[in-house]
Amino acid sequence: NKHKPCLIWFTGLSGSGKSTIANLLEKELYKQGIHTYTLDGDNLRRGLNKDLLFTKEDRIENLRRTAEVAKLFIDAGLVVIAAFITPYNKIREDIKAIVGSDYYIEVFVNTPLEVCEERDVKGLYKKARAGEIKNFTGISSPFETPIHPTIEIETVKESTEVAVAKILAFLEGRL
Ligand code: GGZ
Repeated sequence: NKHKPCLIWFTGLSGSGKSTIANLLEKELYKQGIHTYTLDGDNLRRGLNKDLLFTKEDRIENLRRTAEVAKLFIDAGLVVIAAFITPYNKIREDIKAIVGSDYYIEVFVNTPLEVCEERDVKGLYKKARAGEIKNFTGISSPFETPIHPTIEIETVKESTEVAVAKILAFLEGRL
């Protein structure tokens, strides 16, 4: 059955392309009649998590709550997509434990820091370099390379379409 619920969790630097890939994935799943919900900084950090900033503790709490929400949506039968930097291996393990390892699919959007900084779509890296944003991931806050991602995407080498095709192929193989 194509509707087996799961959590597809994207991890990667700011500007790595997580949201772009997640959004196209959602569109493709929708075309297949699969009911999804996407969790990201825009809908979580503006609402449920608006009390949280970017210290290590706050990031961990942001991600823990998000994983708990994802678990509820999985219970409701959805394919959940989440796109968060998720900079620490420990919290990635915790997320997997919260939703259950059978449901957890980790997608590492591996775009080098130099490339994210060069693209600087929102001008955040420039501000971080200037010290206008504190604790900025990759500049003044760590990003631990994921150890066991289910799928790795190298946006420098693969298009968004190819990345999405890879994820869809994995999902089909999992049924
Ligand atoms: C990293 C920050 C920061 C700091 C604001 N560090 O590219 P964006 O803008 O749209 O995505 C980034 C988003 C990261 O939030 P997450 O909830 O994904 O982070 S975490 O998983 O670590 O909890 C960026 C913006 O918020 N942003 N300040 N200091 N990104």
